[in-house]
Amino acid sequence: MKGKRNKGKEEKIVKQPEARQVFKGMYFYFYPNNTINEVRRVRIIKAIEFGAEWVKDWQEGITHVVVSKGHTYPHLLKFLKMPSLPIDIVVVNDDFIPGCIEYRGLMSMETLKDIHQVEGHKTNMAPPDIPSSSPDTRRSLQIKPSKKQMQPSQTPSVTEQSSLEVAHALRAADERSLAQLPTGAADPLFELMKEAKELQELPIDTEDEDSNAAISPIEDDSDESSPKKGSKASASRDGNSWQDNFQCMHKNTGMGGSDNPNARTIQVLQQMCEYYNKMQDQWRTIAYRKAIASLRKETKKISTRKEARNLPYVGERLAAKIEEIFFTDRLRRLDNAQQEPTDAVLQMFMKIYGVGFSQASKWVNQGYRSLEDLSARAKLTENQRIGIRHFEDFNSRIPRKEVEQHGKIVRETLQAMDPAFEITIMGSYRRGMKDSGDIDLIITKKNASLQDIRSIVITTLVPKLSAFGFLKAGLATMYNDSGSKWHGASVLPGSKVWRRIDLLLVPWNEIGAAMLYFTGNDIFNRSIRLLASKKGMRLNQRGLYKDVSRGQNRQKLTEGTLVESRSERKIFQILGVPWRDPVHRIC
Ligand code: DCT
Ligand code: MG
Repeated sequence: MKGKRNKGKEEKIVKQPEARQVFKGMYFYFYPNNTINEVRRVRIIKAIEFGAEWVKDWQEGITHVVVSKGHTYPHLLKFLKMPSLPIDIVVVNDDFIPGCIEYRGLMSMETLKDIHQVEGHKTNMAPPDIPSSSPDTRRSLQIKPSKKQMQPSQTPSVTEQSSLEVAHALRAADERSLAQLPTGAADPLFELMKEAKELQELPIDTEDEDSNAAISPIEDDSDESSPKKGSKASASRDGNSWQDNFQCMHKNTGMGGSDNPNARTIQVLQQMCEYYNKMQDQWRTIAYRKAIASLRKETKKISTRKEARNLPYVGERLAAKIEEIFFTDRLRRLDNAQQEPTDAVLQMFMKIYGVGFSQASKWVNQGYRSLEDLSARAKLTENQRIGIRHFEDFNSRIPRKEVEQHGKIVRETLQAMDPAFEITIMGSYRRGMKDSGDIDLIITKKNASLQDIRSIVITTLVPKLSAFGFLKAGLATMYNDSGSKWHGASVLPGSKVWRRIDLLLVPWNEIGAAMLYFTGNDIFNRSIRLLASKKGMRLNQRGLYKDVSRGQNRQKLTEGTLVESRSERKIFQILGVPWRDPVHRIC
């Protein structure tokens, strides 16, 4: 039975004692109203355990409609074929369930209902219509007095006590139910809160990120053992300097290689990480990356939950997943994710160039299920049409040789106009990868300003390369004053395959910082930027700055003074990071 879920069997649901049944007397209709999705299944079970009735077919008497993430109120109405819902039905998103169980007694149902609104739906202020046959329940639904209203000497009421107990009971129940459920089926609210707490000190500093929507705004990686405020000189637990904990301090050439005893586990976790990354779930993506980094450093095979739990950044749930991978050679959560049909469609739509989670989920909610569907029926922008038409091209890797040929065409064309121009191929190519997702080209010229470079590129280079038929389309172009990039598509002569190409215009005096940034990889960049920020500095694609003061939550209060921007090596030196070749910046 190992690794298999009892799909056909009825779920055994154990009701909570009556005092804990925060949903008693409530009738929940879920949208979608099935248990195909693992998260929804767990929530339905929890709702029933805590007293709710699950209504399977639409009928009178429903008190709550619980709408799953990614679905909206208009979509619900369309599904029900109703112009609106009766005013007394409470419409909430599915975080309402864990929220009520955890915070009931600390927050009122009304507040919780407002927190858990559904997209496209205005909160209805009427209290839920609790059936009169359950007077006790009605009492338990009354809004609690605020803390201010309570006298300090007052002992908590029975209801409050039981609500707190419920929160504890839920945690325990969650742990217990995890043993029975597929290990990845944990309630995401709790996982998210836990992860958010672990990561709350991370600096979020998106101001200097490339503004391309396709570039994720997640910023910086952190380390458990890095010093908290005011303890910069402290050593990490393994006795190394705290700096050693940053990814950028270690040579890295890839995923740990097949000689790593945990290579298979790393591979499966990496797929999960990629899945969450695609779903734009930044907390889980970071949590997985950190766990993978811990495993990569491990020299012995990790097979049990207990061993995994001892690794830095590996919590209870990730430890269970590591154990599952060891024993089954796979992860059921990944299988489930891959089986959810709308997840697969969503992921496919998110692979269309320039399309993010919000656009993709809109299309899924509007009922589109394939690229053909979109092309035939959806209202699309010109760039979206290009992205769909060249979906295969843009999603295939570009062999290193071909990347070089694209670079050569741009270099020769530009240098024929002005031999002083310098073109360098960046990104994964500079890190020595055998293939790349796109072609990243830095264009610069000795002593030239951004304006100098831009005027040639925009007025002469792009039109010329377009006339040759090499450049096919400008997908994200920036021609304004600070514009420093041209994102588009290019095709080699004689080929039909369109490739994504980025022209990155860099003024001469910023070339070192830009080389560092556009080499990546993204994790290395986050790591080195975090290191700079821990040293009171700031690093971005334009330079390294000192005397940056930061407020609470590490937001930047002053810009700081430029320290270095011309030399990539000097930036490493000033930060105290030993130089590493681009091929060793793969984290
Ligand atoms: N970059 C970053 N953070 C991001 C995205 C990009 O620091 N979120 C930097 C590092 C790499 C560089 O920009 C180029 O970006 P991509 O082309 O997206 O990445 P790549 O490393 O070149 O990988 P690929 O082969 O997929 O293009
Ligand atoms: Mg690239």
